[in-house]
Amino acid sequence: MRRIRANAIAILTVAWILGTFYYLWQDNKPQSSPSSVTRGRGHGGPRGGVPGRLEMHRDDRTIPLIVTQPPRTEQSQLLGGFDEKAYLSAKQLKPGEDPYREHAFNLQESDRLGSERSIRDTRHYRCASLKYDSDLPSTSIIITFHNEARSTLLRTIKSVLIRSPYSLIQEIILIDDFSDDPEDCQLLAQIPKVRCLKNERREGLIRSRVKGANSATALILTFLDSHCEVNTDWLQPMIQRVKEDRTRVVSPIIDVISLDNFAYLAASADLRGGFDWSLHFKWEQIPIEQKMARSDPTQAIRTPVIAGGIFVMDRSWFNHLGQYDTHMDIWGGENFELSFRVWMCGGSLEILPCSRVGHVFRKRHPYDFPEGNALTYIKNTRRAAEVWMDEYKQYYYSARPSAQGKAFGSIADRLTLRRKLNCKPFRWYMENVYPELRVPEQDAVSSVMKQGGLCLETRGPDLILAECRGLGVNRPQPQRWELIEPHIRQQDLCLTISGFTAGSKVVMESCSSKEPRQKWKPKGTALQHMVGGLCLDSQAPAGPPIITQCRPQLASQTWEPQIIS
Ligand code: LR7
Ligand code: MN
Repeated sequence: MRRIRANAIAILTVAWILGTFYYLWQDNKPQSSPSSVTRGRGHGGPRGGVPGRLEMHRDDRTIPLIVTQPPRTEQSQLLGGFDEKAYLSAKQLKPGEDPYREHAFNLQESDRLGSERSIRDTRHYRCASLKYDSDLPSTSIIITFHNEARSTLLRTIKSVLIRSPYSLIQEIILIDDFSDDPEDCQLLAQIPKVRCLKNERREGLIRSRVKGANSATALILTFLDSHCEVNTDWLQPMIQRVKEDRTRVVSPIIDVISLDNFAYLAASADLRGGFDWSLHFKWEQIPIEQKMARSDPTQAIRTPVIAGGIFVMDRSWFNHLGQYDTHMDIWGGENFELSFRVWMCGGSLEILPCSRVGHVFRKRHPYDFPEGNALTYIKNTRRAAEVWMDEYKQYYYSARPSAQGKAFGSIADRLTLRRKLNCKPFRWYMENVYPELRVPEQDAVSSVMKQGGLCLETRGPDLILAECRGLGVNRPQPQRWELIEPHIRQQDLCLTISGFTAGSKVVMESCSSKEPRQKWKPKGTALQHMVGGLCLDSQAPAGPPIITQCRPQLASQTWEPQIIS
């Protein structure tokens, strides 16, 4: 009896030690796959066909292949009476037809894949052990489409049904935006939980989504593009965040489905949404300070804007904030309008690394724009800029001069909405949400730095006082300086003190906004260094220029900037 007990204890001890080792090994395991890419192109602006850029990524550790699929019996019930084979085979690529022509992706590959497949779980391995509330609210999934391929559309829907807790899906609302074949949508309504709404004319994705949202019955809205594949446990993290705080608007990390071979590729987990002044969306690295502060890779990432197609939002918050600007047409710009509105009117935007959704990124629009692609994008972004960007809209117009004078309709309703919601100014957004977006430099004042008949000039890194040349026609021109506070510069070189003590020489060095030795401000006719408070002194006629105690009456500290246009 005693021997049996001793043996049992020994076995338990060994098992416990092995278990501990396995656990530690799991936590330190090197990455199981190096394939991580930054998402293809940004979207936004009429597309020039910028090719997708693939980039290897370092620390995006993922768990090995874990495929979430319910048992077969359950799966056949998921589709109810819907005849999947008939649906897909009714539309096949004809022999010799260009597989990219109709959808701007390889239709042949998509059809070949069938309606479902296993994909790699691309999340950080720590995501798998996170727990979510057992009483999460359910959601209405809203998918709008115009002439989507049947195989990609069906895969989007099936991936949702297969990889979400069934009870969290209240319904899947399809909005057929006036596609050529009404059966593309109608037949899918045979799948349990799927509903099909149809537009009587082409509306574009913005009005279509509003239509979907207005007919949704769940308290939470989930928007998806019509060519997605959701990944393991994609939904719970997003619903959890929104349940905790309804003012959060959350997106997954958007993985890349290759438009050529439909491979599912993990996207980098270090990106957020950004833009330039022409309102062109781009993925950008999380600022380094934020990255350093991230101790937990499962944490939400704050983002200045969302890509726009895939996000979860509380329905009452969506309605309270004014849904979308329904005077925007077809495609584009609505993601900026929504993003500015959410941030400026009291909400926030985040990307959740533990939620992953694949999307087929394309290089061109496969559909037509009734008013033309460029005009539509300008109309939509102009509306966003005019309503939300205050005085900063001038930078949008400088970056997109062709937008000036183009029609954009009335924005009175949206301005009333902004007032009613008591939203913050765009300046607040710039200072608190997107300080990394640089404001274009103001036109610099270009001037000669004159002292009596002498001018401050550079000779390599050194400074001298030379006789002012020219200032007349056909004479060699004197050197010009740009005075952009706090810098005094010539091209990339800035006036720099070599030390902070009186008597330190002044030289030219590469400009840097962080360099304290380059900061100056005018003090009467003198130029004072901002850190030590000493003044630029030419020591004329002996030279070289140094900094010394300010004595503004001294001729050697008197500078007369003479502006030349
Ligand atoms: O007239 C139209 N009617 C529609 O219903 C035009 C389009 N659509 C549908 C279309 O079928 C698709 O389901 O709208 C959806 C989006 O159109 P896409 O897939 O042609 O565009 P996209 O993937 O480039 O779109 C991104 O930017 C758009 C700007 O208006 C929208 O916000 C899209 O939802 C958005 N997609 C994503 O954010 C997915 C990730 C891509 C990125 C970055
Ligand atoms: Mn898309």
